[in-house]
Amino acid sequence: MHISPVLWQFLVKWLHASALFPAEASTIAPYTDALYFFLLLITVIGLVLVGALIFGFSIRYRRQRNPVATQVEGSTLLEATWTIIPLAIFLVVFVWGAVLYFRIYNPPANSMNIYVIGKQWMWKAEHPGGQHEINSLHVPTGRPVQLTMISQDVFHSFSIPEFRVKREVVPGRYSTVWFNATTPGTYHLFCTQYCGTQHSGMIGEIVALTPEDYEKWTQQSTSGMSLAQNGERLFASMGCNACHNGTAAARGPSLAGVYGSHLTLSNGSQVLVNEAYLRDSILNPSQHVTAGFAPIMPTYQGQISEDGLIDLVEYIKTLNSNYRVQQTYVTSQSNQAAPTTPSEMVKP
Ligand code: HEC
Ligand SMILES: [Cu+2]
Repeated sequence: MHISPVLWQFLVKWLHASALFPAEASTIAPYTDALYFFLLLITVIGLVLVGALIFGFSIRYRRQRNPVATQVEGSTLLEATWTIIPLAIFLVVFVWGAVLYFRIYNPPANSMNIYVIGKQWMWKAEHPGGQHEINSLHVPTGRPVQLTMISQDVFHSFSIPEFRVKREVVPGRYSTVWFNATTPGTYHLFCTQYCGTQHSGMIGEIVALTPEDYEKWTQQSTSGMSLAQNGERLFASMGCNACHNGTAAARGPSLAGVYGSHLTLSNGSQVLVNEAYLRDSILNPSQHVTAGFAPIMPTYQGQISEDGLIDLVEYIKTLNSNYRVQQTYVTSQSNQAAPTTPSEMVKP
């Protein structure tokens, strides 16, 4: 469907000004709205059509004019018409919706990644540079941003109405959502899944900044340690490098370059190593044993918080040579009690 851009602007601006409709602040928003307005339009047409027919027929076939009822036989042509036309319209909606769905749920390859942890009752965001924020999320405009999200307790749902995005945030597995913010500004963040008494307070703000302002913000809010650096410390303090030290004699496989590769498992199947797979292989190592290795890795279920797992995943992602792994090993040897910040450990 093609609407004149001027008319479109007018419609959306007017709806927004009348407080009926959130502003369009992401690249996907006009596309979702087009589908929404199309649905609205065919609904209104259907309503008017059926309403007018009821009204017209009740006058035309009223009792005074038709004192004796007439038997009406079916009409195949008529029935075929009112089946085929709506079917065609619904198929248009289906295909349109499916195309849009794939677009919304497949992040572009060049998107930057930010982690989001939901818990009763707050949102926590972790930027790759180590910036942490609570109930707020700073993002740059003009580039795709992917959120990798997980819940620490119950089901939550992450929704930014102005960006027209929403995704379930589930315990135990990563879900993702992406957007490309177009207009700098502050937008609402809602939890849209009833998650307990203070669900309605599980809100926050999305601050979309120009790339320059975002750069400034990341520099001002840095904690000094990137997620990968936190992960490196945790890797040493949890003793992971007792087995994953990148040497030929190591009991565990080298983790260098494992991210993004295809691993062959002992049952012969192949898996793509992404964030979710890394997280899962730390928590459930016996579920997918790498070919050529014994299932000796202990489970770390309940011993590492979601924050800590994100740090470890980010650390493993940065490993592109065994030299890096061995450096971690050497550092942890010379620095026996590697300090761990409380937030990386599971709270009792
Ligand atoms: C007792 C030795 C041992 C320890 C300790 C250990 N691992 Fe492993 N790990 C293994 C072995 C053996 C495998 C391969 C077999 C399997 O998949 O279970 C493995 C597999 C993995 C994999 C899957 C990727 C691949 O290449 O197979 C990841 C990721 C991983 N370990 C991360 C960790 C992290 C993070 C820690 C610390 C929290 C850790 N491991 C601690 C032995 C260990
Ligand atoms: Cu919630």
